[in-house]
Amino acid sequence: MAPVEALTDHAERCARTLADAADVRVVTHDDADGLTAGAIAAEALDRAEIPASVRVVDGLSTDRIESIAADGGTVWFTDIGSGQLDAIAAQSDWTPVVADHHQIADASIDAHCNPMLAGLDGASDLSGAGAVYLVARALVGSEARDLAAQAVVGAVGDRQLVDGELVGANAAIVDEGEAVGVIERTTDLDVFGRQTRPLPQVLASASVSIPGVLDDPATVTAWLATHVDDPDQRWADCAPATRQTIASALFQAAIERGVPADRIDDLVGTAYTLAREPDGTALRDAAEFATLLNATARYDESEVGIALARGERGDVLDRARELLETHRENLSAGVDLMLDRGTTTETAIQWVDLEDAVRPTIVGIVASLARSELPDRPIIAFADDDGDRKVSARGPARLVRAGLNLGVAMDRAATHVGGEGGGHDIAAGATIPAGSERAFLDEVDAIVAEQVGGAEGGPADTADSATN
Ligand SMILES: [Mn+2]
Repeated sequence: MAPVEALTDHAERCARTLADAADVRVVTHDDADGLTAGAIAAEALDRAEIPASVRVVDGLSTDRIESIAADGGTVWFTDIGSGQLDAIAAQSDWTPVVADHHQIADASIDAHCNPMLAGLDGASDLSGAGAVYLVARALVGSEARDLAAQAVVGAVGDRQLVDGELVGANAAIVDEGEAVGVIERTTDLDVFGRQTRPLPQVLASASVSIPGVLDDPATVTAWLATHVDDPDQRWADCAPATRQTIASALFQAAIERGVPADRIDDLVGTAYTLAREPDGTALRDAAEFATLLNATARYDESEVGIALARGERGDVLDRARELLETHRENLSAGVDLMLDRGTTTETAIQWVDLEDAVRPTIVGIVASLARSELPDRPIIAFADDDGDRKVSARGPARLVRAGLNLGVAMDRAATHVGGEGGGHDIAAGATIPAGSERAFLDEVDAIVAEQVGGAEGGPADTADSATN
């Protein structure tokens, strides 16, 4: 519990400020962590009998902060705000409260709860929803404990897991959720879709590649048929003995096929189950719940996500499922389109322009999904984004081992053409002005060529077809 106690003072100061308010406007971020953060805030204020409203935003520009502050009163920023603390602190005649986990701008306000204020890591020790949960607990006491379930969904949705499990203050919140019976944690295969998806898709989601076994749903199906009677059942429906059979066979196959021991460990993770939700629904698995919430935000229906995270069901749940179904269809159509158009090959990269055929909010996932079909060079995909161009870059792991760093390449090349970019070595993105694509591509190509140049496993100079 120590990591949580380190933030007690901050959480209590936020709670006291909120308790003094006549009403509170909650402003939250539009992803799974932000939606659960906003839902926890709204529930806690409701239980404290403080009238509240919730607004979901994709970001906080200084203009937006000014206009929010101009309406006065108490505003609770959740999963957002720490990065804009300078602009928030600069406003007067209102009362801001911030519960967030992002990097803190060089400023301070009285009511601010952020893991980094206590020396904790905002990427792995506590999510935005977790920071809000701590304030909620300070506001309404043990009455807030069932909201630990939403905090866990937020942390999992924010990809805070370390080696497949939640750690630090996140783990302390899991303990509280277990104590009141809303969360169960079990050691399981580290896969996605345990509650709702058929086995082949579930196993194919493992981050470990076992050649000839875990390549794609088709090879998984063929492999499964030799081990279980019904390869199409859902993981959640499998008898414990069947799960055990599958897990043992997977480990065996991994060892036989020479998968390194540390990668074999990555087959195992922790499942976070929302114990009070119905069996076989996305609501029961923290990662699937988070995916459902993300789908509502990606299609501009965040209010559906907030309601779902607050416990509404019925029409709200139906709509969220529809949006997720649409999302899956859009992803598969996006991948088909990308493969259909084919990529244009440069020296070290390949690229494709999806124009307005793919939403800027999903082009990165489409590029990730298409990557296994286009393995020879990093993929750069463009999509229209409100007058600008959204860029997503995804690279093969073997090139990352050879020196590829797409985060650096996106940052430098975007800056070069007056845009902004960044991210990770294997997955990165940028937004650049329309018309600057050619200059941007030349720059990315030169940077990537230098990163991987000469290294074994660099791009082959003959492979120029993307569609086969
Ligand atoms: Mn977050």
